[in-house]
Amino acid sequence: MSNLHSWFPGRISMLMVVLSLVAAACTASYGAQVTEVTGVNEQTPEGYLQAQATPQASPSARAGSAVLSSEQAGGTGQAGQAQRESAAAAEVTVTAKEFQLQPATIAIPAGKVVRLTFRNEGAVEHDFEVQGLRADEVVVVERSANLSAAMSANLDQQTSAGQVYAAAAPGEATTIEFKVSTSGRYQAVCTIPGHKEAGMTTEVVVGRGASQGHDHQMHQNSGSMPHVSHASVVKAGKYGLQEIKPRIVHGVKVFNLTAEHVKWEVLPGEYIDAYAYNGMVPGPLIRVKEGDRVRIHFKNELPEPTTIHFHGNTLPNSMDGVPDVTQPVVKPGQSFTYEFKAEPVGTFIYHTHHNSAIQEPKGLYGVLIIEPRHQKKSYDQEVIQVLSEAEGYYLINGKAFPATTPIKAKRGERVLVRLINLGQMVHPMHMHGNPFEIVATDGHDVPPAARLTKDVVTIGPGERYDLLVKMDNPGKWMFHCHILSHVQNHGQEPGGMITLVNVSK
Ligand SMILES: [Cu+2]
Repeated sequence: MSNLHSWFPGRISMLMVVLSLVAAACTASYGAQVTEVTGVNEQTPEGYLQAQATPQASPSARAGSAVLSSEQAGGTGQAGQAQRESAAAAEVTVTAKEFQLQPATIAIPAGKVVRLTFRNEGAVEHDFEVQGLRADEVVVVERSANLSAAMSANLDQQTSAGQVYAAAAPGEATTIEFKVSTSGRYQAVCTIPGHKEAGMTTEVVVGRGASQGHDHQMHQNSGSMPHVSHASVVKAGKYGLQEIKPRIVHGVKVFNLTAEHVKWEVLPGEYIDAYAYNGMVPGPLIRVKEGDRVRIHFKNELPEPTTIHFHGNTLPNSMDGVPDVTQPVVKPGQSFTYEFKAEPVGTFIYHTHHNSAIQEPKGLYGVLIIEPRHQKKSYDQEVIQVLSEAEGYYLINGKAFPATTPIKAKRGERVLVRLINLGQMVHPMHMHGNPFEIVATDGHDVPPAARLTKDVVTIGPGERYDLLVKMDNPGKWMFHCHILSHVQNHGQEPGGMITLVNVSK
């Protein structure tokens, strides 16, 4: 029986390889398909036998590729070669838990065999899909033993289609080998519904720019704190949104913003791998008066290009910060100067507009407040609450509860809460004890007759609500997100998006 077993699949797979190579050759002879199936190359530097069938190639070519893979990995025929390749392969480890993927940036060399181990240290099943990244082929070298049937089928389907993908049951690992030839930047996620939104995303850099981080990554263990060699450490003692004072040059208010790579402390001893303006998350508060001439000297000290978009205030099109539309991208080491007249009055934001899905959640955002030049203030105290999510943490002003800063007010005080969502999720924010009136939306006043009094306001990405809270009810209250998984740190309540509101008698 065992003889039959070892003989039978081997012969069939060899037959299928031959058939698929014939199929590939046949397909290649039809003009339209030539670019899709580039043929068979047995002489790559590593001797890595590749049938370079893209996902669009004929099903038989794909099947052949998958069978070829299992032979290389599985010890029939080319086991010795597979072992030699493994010895030379670049090793990468990705760790999953609820709800994060580590490290925050994964460097993958191009044109080299990569052995990627996906380790699930969480309590539920997770997977790892590098979105849009196809390899010549993906070999499952070691397979998580207790995958659910659905996840197991998904692993087979995805890898045989050349998708860089792995899945693992809790406490287990899956190892894949693959080789990708083109440089690029990708987002990797856990595809289980809700997990990406909860923070299970990471960045994958292939090729150029990857080699620098690669050596470091090979020596890195999979601890919860990502170590980034060139990022400075910013302690919890330092808060985001610090107001920066301008230099006045010929009547123009001049601010300096520098984007840099830091480790930002969100809870005592817990860091995210952040991109930050002036070393803080959120970036500095820029506060100006209506009609001011504002100039912002921006310097990019990130390892990648970026731009700044000022969001909501009126400005000339050339200052809108959209790369290749209104300006060239600002490359690492380069600078760009933004200038506009501050108008209208209101709560505005600024943020990256390049590789935004990666850069903005890393912390490239800040707040711009344009105040009236004369009008008397209708509140006693102003508080800014910037919501965001990063690496599974739910943050207010760059910190997770209990590291968030409490609001302190005297009984009867009118507090203006500038609520700002710079995350990628919707958050229904609830105020205990004292209801609020929505006095402005997205930087525009709400006419008094149209103002709603509420205790929950749901705010989407990019939105701003100015809430006027009359603190008539003394006590220790909470202002928090009402999606209750957002008031947790690592699945433990309380945490995340909570600010204490302390109203004295
Ligand atoms: Cu929320």
